[in-house]
Amino acid sequence: MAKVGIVMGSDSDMPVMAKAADILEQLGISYEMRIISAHREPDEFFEYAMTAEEKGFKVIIAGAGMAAHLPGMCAAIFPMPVIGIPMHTTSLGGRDSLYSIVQMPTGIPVATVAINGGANAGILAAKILATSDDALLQKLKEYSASLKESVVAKDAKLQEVGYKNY
Ligand code: RP5
Repeated sequence: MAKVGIVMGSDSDMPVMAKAADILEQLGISYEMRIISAHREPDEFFEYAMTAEEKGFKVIIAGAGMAAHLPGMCAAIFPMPVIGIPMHTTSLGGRDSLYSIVQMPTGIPVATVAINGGANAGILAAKILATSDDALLQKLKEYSASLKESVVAKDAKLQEVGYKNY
């Protein structure tokens, strides 16, 4: 059974949602990925959200753009954490998506990451699962250590070659 549901409002969201899936794959976390539009097919959406718990999902990552109701409506139905990813938009730069997702009413939270923040959504989902999975927690610690190593290596190169040759 997949532990994470990844759902997006349109295939145009795929480049960002793929970053969340990439992180889950790196960490060995099972997921199911779907394209479901809360606006264009509300019946399909309702079925998805109503059956998410019985499918075994512990977290849903939902991404959408513009009047982005998908994450909030997932949170209204699914009883466990929902992470929202606001998509960048050409019309309003993603502020439309961000405000639609982050400004939830009391009682129905959506953990909202940055505009186009697909990778962080994957990492946050992993951290939620790691609260009850020591092996996954260890993998996340190793991931954090790799981030540090990458910065240390960049600084070492800067010291070696100087900024003009970096
Ligand atoms: C939203 O509308 C989707 O999540 C997408 O970000 C946006 C545009 O969808 P398309 O017109 O590209 O299908 O529902």
